[in-house]
Amino acid sequence: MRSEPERWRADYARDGYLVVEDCLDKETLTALRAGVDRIVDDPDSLPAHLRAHVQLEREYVRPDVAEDRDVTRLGRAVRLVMELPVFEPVFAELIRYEPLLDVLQALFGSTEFHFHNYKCVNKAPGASGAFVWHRDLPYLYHSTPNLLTAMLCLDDMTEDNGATVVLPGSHLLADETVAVGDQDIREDDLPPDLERRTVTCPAGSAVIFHVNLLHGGGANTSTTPRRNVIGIWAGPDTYPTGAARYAYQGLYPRSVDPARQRQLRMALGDSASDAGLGVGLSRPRAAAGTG
Ligand SMILES: O=C(O)CCC(=O)C(=O)O
Repeated sequence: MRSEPERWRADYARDGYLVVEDCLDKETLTALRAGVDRIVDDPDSLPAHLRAHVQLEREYVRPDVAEDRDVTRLGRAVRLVMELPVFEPVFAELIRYEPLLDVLQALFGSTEFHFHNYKCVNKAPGASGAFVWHRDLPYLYHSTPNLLTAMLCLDDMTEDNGATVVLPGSHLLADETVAVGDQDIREDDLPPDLERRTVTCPAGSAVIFHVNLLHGGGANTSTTPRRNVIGIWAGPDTYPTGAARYAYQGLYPRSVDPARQRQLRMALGDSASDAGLGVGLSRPRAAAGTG
């Protein structure tokens, strides 16, 4: 991964998103793909406490959308896996994956950002539901809107496989004008003057979004899966106000506060190898040159 903190900040400020290629090294990418496949290949064989975090594509059908009416075509395809870090250590360890932390630190301009949750959006070939335009902020419930979405692409994102589509610049609105209804926006209600851009990028890329950015994703019409691991991160002094809490929420993987550093070590172990994860998942921190 190239360290380009100035480019990262400029893209994020102007467009509301940025793409960082090669954020995931090969070994990490391989380990994450294998971990996701172990979940989605046969969700019904998971123990009940893990199966509860898996949602099938058929649970998302919209009867008003023609291609959603044939539910049988969706089979047992998995759409969403919440709470990834409780499934396997490889996902918990991703909370302190140094290349991603370099980007987050540059964007937050601080070491005191913290983890909210990790989920996986899985688009099985030929079995993905309707496109839903939305912003992420309305369902995050925090004391400030200083949050961002970090999407780690386990597969190439292409036009064919349902790459995320964004409206660059749509994040530039006052936070208080973001409506609860922005979790599902009708096509006719989108700002007419903004370009629609399909975010295509190679597997291993990180796509980082401002939580006010309008975005959505189409169906996967290719013959291979499209898997994204998606993290939400909160900036300094930004706290949850809703009732929900997630596994390992509130870990501060770059904090300079010894109490927070101790919390991280107690939660995840001293290093990736302590957690039995082998090499490659935790590396010496690259110089990000950030403030
Ligand atoms: O996987 C994607 O394309 C984006 C998913 C998404 O928009 C979300 O989870 O908020």
